[in-house]
Amino acid sequence: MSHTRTLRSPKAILTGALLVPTLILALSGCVGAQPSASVPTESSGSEQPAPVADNVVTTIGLKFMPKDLTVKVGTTVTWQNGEAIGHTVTSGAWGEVNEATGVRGTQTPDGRFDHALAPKGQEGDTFSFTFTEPGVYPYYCKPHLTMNATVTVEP
Ligand SMILES: [Cu+2]
Repeated sequence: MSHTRTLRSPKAILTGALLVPTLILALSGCVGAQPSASVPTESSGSEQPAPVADNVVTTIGLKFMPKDLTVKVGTTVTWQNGEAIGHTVTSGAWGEVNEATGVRGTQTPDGRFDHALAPKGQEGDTFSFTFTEPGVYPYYCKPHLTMNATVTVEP
């Protein structure tokens, strides 16, 4: 009977020897399922302009945005300061703008409005004006010669 024992014994060892690698494979497979190389995401990086509400002009980067705003007659336009420096919203013609630099050569205030916009977040960082007559209304920022814009009022 010892003959059969010697036959069974290696079989049992073999079964045990097969079970261990299977467990290791199962465990390593589990580890391998963990996120390894991260896939590059495109959710960040693209810089988009902040959404602009209707009839709102924002001063940002020494510019009025949008530069040319068209509204219907009777519309109240609001300017808001988008940065930490002061600006003005000054009604009047501007001209002789250098195409390369955007710097104006002339400015002629007409007295329709002339508001000092406080830096963003401070009291007075917005200004509103209601346009009651159709026309093209140029305006500018007094200290910054690149800030030249218009409001077009349609009937
Ligand atoms: Cu300015």
